[in-house]
Amino acid sequence: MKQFYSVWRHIGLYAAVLTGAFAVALTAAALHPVKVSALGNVDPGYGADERIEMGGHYYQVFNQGLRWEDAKAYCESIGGHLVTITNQEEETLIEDLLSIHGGVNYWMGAQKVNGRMAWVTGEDFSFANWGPGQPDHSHETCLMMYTYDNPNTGGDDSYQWNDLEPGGTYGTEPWFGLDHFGFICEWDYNVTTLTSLTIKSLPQKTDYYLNSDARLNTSGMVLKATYSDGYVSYIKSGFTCSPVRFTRLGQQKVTVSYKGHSTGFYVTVNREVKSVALRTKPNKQVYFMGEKFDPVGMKLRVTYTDETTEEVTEGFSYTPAGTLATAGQQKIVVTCGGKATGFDVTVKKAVSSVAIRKKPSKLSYAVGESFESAGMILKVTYADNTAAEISDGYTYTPVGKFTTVGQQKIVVTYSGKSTRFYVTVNS
Ligand SMILES: [Ca+2]
Ligand SMILES: [Ca+2]
Repeated sequence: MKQFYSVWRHIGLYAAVLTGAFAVALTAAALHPVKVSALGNVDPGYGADERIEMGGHYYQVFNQGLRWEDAKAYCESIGGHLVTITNQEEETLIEDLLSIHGGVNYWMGAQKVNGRMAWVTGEDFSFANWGPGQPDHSHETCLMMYTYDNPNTGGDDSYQWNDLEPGGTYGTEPWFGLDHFGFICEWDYNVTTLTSLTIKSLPQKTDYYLNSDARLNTSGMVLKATYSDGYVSYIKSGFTCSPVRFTRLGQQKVTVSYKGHSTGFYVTVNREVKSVALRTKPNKQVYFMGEKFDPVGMKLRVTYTDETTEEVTEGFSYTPAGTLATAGQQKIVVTCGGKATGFDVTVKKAVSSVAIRKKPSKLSYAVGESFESAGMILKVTYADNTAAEISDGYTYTPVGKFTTVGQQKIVVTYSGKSTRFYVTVNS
């Protein structure tokens, strides 16, 4: 039997017991241990490992240093009891379990009553596997099993029994102490009735695109399985899901099944953008340095992989999102559903002042005429102290007909900066 466990330890799969080769090798088929809970469970409670079933009993090793009475109470709180070993098969099973779990000392379910060891279940204490010279002290009232030879006894103690104080110490011997203790719980009935299944953690991915890769990915999902005795197991594998492939758009439920129970969660399946194009340019296409791109008025045509199209005015991002820092033509890249398009806007230098470089050709008007700007040249000074002469792109007031005789002020504005000069209006 120990040899079998050794094999399992190396391949890490108790399920190997179910293979044909193993069944042939097994002589006591009725007693062979069967792994009960699914592989990959998250440890519940005290860092529990898997439950093992043998002959209708269930066993679980807990590598947690509790006093004997606390370990006893814990096993009882989860519907079992500290392990009782009443025959050689059970002894061998526990030895093999402990050889896998690697701790030093483990509590068992017996304690002295009137000076004699008695199982907590009331079972007959006739089978025993005492170490050399044990039991040896009346104040040592609780039963434990060594998994290694105790160097302080000099004997061959591995997997043999010893009586010890409930605190797990013998004087100051370093071999003992609760840091070197675990315990084993046993259940005498079927504890595997699953009563509820819920989602403990959703998969990392719950949004999909409707394309050829729209296959369910359950990475990160953890199920919570609750058993009839309150035992809770966290399941990361061994379940089935439906559907595993998405073929329609929208929110849809994925059903998760495990041991005849099911639960579910929702995913959202989106259309996948195949391409995006500019349908209508934004209202503002000329900027001054330091301004930010303004997408108002922009309309995109989005084409999906199912060849449907849609015109959108939102749901996109663009770069640069910050200030436009370079004068000249600047490319705005608009991204929607991972696809991008782009177009140029004009970025002008910020103007710090404007002055009349040359007045217009016509400076004398009659009432009823309107101002004519022909020939006017402005000197524009930019924030970086460069300057340019421009003859268009400005506005002026007044724009209507002159109605008053005399000197009339003409205000010329370019990029928010203004200058002025006077014309003469005659009757
Ligand atoms: Ca037992
Ligand atoms: Ca002892």
